[in-house]
Amino acid sequence: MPKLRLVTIGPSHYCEKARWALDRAGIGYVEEAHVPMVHWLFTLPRTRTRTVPLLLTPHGALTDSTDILRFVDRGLAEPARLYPGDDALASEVAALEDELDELVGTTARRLVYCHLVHEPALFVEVMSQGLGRAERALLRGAHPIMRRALARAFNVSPRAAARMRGRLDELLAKQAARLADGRQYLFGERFTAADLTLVSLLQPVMLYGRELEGLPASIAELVSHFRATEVGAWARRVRDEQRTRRAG
Ligand SMILES: N[C@@H](CCC(=O)N[C@@H](CS)C(=O)NCC(=O)O)C(=O)O
Repeated sequence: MPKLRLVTIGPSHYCEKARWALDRAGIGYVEEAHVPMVHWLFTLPRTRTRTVPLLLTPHGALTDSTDILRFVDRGLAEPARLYPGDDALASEVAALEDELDELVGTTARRLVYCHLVHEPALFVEVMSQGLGRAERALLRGAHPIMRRALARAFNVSPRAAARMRGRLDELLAKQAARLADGRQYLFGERFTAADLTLVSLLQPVMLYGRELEGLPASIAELVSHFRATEVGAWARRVRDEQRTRRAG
């Protein structure tokens, strides 16, 4: 029986970052997925924090995806580590990871909410990921209220959508410049926490593995735009190659 519990919002890209790191290291865990806002019932009483991923370990709780990656890395040996043994390189990896968390993660999320709150069927489908029966039923009944609350929380509007899209294009152009010399990963030939972070945080605008056919037009257009960028193509390749690979 695994001792770790990963509290998530199923489709959250920060949660995917943590999940990928745990899977890659072959660490067993049980995932508890919740719908946004209901998840507070499962985080606040345990840790007085609001965000997921939250990893509950026998030695305490980790309340940030970066802390979860660091925890996972402690059990790995070189060269499988996400943070290289070389201190200078590890600091650069960590700095880029933080920058991606703060900029790419928040921008991609707000951009997608600008579209998703207007698409009830897709909203319910996406948010159902990993839910138990009770929350699935709650989501089916309460999604109009949830969509309204999320629209307010993320201040969604066509203007915000356009601004976030432009901002994400700029952020990705910066990473494309880094990859322009033909390197395999952001720091050369080695897969690091920065790669895992960027690929995970693009999930909302990439919808990896999903056919565009059948998606609402505005979302299909958004996803095909980002899939067509240099970083989008890179992210799909890296995910295909690395997402199921075990470290070490
Ligand atoms: N820096 C945090 C960010 C996590 C985060 O923003 N999670 C979102 C889900 S995508 C969340 O839980 N939001 C709920 C809230 O802020 O109440 C991390 O990397 O773990």
